[in-house]
Amino acid sequence: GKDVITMTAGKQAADIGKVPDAMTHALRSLLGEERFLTDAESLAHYGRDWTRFVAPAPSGILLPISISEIQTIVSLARQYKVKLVPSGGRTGLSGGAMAAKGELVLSLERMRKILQVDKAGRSLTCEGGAITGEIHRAAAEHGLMYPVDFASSGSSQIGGNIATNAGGIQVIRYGMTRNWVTGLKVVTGTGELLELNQGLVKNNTGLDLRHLFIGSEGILGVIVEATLGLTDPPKTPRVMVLGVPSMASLMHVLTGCQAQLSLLAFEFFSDLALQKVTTGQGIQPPFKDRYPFYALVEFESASAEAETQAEQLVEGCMTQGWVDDAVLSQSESQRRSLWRLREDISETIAQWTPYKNDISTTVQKTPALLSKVDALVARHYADLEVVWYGHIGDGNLHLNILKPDTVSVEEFQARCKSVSHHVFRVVQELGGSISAEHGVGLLKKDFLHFSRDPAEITLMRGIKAQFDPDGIFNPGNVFNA
Ligand code: 2HG
Ligand code: ZN
Repeated sequence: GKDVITMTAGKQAADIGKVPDAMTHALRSLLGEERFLTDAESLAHYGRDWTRFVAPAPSGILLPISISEIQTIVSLARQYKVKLVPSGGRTGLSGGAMAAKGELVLSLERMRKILQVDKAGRSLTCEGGAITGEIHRAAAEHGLMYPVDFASSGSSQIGGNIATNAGGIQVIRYGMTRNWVTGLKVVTGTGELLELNQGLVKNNTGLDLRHLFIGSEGILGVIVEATLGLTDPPKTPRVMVLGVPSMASLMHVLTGCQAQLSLLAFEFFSDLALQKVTTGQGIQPPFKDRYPFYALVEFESASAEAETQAEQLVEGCMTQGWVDDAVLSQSESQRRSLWRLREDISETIAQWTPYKNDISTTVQKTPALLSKVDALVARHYADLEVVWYGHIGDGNLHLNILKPDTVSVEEFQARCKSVSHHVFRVVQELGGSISAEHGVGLLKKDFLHFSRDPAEITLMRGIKAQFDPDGIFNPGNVFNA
C-alpha cells in the first residue's frame, strides 16, 4: 500500500458541500435515508474511481431506482445549482467519475436489471447500472456473446462503459463499445429523457445523437438504459504466449498472425510486467528463461488444421529470430491462466500509484511510436521502473511509470506530467491519441489539445451547452466549460 494521498473525504465535504437545506429535504423525501448517503465512509467509497491523484470529496451519494427519480434529481440540481457526477462501477483510470469538489454522486448501482434478451434480433436491453459481467452471462445463457471484455468487467457498469467507449482485450476482432450500442435512453442536463435509436439496425434520419453520448464521459447527461448488439461466441479460442526479443519483432509477429490466424486478441507486455504479475499474483511464469517482451495471441482453433497453421507460423517466426520461445494452451483452464499474465497486470501494479499513459496511433505507425517513446522513456525515466503492456494489435500502448516509495504522489505526478509533454508531442506528430481507451476525465484534460484542435474543442463546448445549459453534469471533466 503506497497510497500517499490521505482520504479525508468526510471532513472536506463538510467544508465544500453546497447543497442547500431545501434541496436536502427534497432529496430525503424522494430517496429516503437509505438511498441518500452522507456518512464519511460512503463519501470516500463512491466519491472516487480507481485513480489516486485527487482525494474524493462529494457532498452526498444518491441511489435512484428509476428514470423518473433521476429526472427529479436533475431538476432539483438545476433549481439549486448543484453539480452531479454520474457514477457506475468506478473502475475508470482517468478520474472521469471523481467527485472532488462537493458534487452529488448520481450512482446507477440500484439500476442494474437486464430487461430483455431478443434472440432473433441478437440484442440485449438493460438498465444503465447493469454490470458488464452480468451482461456477458445473460447473453451466454442464450448462446450469444456481448464481445466487449476487460479485466474490470466483474464490477464495471454498462453506462460507464458506454460513457467512456470502453475498449479492452478483443477490440482487434470486435471493435470498441461504440460498435455494439444500438439504443440509448439518456437524461440530459435539462432533465429531459431522450430515446436514441431504439435498438434499430437501420435508421437514417439525421444526426445520430446516440453517438454523442458514447464516449461523452458524463458531461452531457446520464445513460439510464442501453440496448446492445450480441454476436456468436468464438469457436474454440486458444492462447499462445510468445517470448519475443524486441518491439520490432512484435510487429513482424503481428503481421504473420493477422495473415494466417483467425485472431481474437494480440496483446503484449514487457518482462518487468511479467515479473510484477507473477510475483504479485503468485502465478507460474510461462517460460524458464526471460525475454524482453511477450506477445499474447488468442485465435480461433476450430480444426486440427488451424492448430497446425499456428504451429507453423510460430516455427517460421523462430527461424526469422522474431520469437524465442512459445507456449500454446492445451485446455480451457490453461487458456485462462495464460490470460491472467496480461489481464492482472494493471491491478498488480496499482500499489505503486503508477503514472498512466494510454496512447495510440495507427497500427502502421505503431513501430515508430514504440521506438520514439521508448527512447524518451530511456532518457527521462532511467531511474524509475517502467512497465509496458497493452493492445499492440490495435496500436494502443499502456505505459505505466511506478512511483518510488520515497517520493510523494504530488512530486511524482508533476515530474511525469512534464515528461508527458514530450511523449504527447511524439503522439501528435504520428497523428495518434493521448487517450486511446481510458478517456480524458480530469487526468488528461490539460493535454487534450495534443489530440483535438481548437475548432473541435470549441464545437464540443457548444454541444455541452446544448445538452447541459447550466453545466450540472460532471463539471471540469474533458475540458473546462
Ligand atoms: C488494460 O489494458 C487496462 O489492462 C488498464 O486498460 C491499463 O492500467 C492500465 O494502464
Ligand atoms: Zn487497456
